[in-house]
Amino acid sequence: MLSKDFIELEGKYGAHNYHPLPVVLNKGKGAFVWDVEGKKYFDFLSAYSAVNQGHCHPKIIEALVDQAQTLTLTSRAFFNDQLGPYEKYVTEFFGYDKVLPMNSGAEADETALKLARRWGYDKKGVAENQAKIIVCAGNFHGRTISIISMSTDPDSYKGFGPYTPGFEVVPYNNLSALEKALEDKNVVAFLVEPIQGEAGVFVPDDGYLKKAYDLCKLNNVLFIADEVQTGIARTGKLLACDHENVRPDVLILGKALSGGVIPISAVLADDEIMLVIKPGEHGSTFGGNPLAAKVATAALEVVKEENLAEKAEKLGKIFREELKNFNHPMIELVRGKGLLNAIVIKPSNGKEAWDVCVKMAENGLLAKPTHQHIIRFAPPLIITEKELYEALEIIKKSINQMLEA
Ligand code: IF1
Repeated sequence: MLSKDFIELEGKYGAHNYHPLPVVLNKGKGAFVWDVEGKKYFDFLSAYSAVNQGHCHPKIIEALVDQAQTLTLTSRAFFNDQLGPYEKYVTEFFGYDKVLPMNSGAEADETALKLARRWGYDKKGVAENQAKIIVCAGNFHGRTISIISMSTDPDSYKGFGPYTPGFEVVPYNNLSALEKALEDKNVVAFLVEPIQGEAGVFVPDDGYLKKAYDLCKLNNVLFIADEVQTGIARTGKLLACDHENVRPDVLILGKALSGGVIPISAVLADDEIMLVIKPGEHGSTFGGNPLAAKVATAALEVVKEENLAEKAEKLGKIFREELKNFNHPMIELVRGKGLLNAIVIKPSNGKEAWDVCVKMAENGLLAKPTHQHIIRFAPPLIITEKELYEALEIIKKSINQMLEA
């Protein structure tokens, strides 16, 4: 079968909830993926920063295969011999008392919302059902009904009402708006992405996260960081919050927590917050399964052993420098941190971001626009410096070709 055959199958039998680039992949290794015709590509999306450790990392796959042949799922009706050791490892890795293991990033965000509300009622003394959570315009925290109820993107929320109440939106990167919103004594939490990925890799002003955190502490409000996309070394530090030495009260992880092998997410917090949820009040069938525990441990060991944060920091600087010095009229802006970067494309010669991505695919590099004029670049963090320069040549060549007849 050829690519077009697989595309037809998905069109006929699959929901049409995506508009993928016309590329059909059947193999991944390190920073590369291959399509069914055998063409090799640099993967500069990394499944939206889930494959930070590289496709099919041998250490993670070995952990997966070993555990898959032993015990995959017990449910939490019983204990198992993998979860406790993982919980110890991951809480020490990030410096928190406890972890609540879930599966998808959205489930972890929903868990954090429930934690914050319950903490508000039991610890802050907010009246029942009056809890408010502040979120930022341009946020992306997942696709569930409560999460899209916080969204300001019509593509996320339109036609899915009625919406969950209890959210207040403030502009991102705006401390005075946040300060004003925090005056409401029913506010229990501020949920924020340290860098807004989906919105177009918006990096807030230096000091924004720290000042936002301080304002939250001043008002006895939980600072919740959604590091599903920015965490696990992606921005050049273990967590994007580390750039400002901010320790979130509640930390949300997902995606690369498993190295892109299986869905694994987590919420971390200290006892004073985490223990407001009592037995039987929250959970999930697969949350904390032994397979996930083994895989996540291996995925985090790779982050440390291969110094992925330092690599992302170093290579990210090269990436942004090279594209800024390229000085091309179609590139309006280059921004990002570590290996989470984006360029804003100025439509020219009838071509826009989508056309650049199609051309880059032809030239052997996969990336996808987020919104109409922004292309996000997020390669696996294990990419070598030599490979990065090769990839930059493809990006530059593709953009130059946009201006050819
Ligand atoms: C899709 C976007 C990125 C996330 C943050 C929570 C979640 C995500 C900061 C939910 C998920 C994914 C979802 C995926 C594409 C991708 C995405 F374009 F949708 F917005 F990365 F920017 N917090 N982001 O980025 O995690 O439930 O997906 O495991 O929906 O197509 P999830």
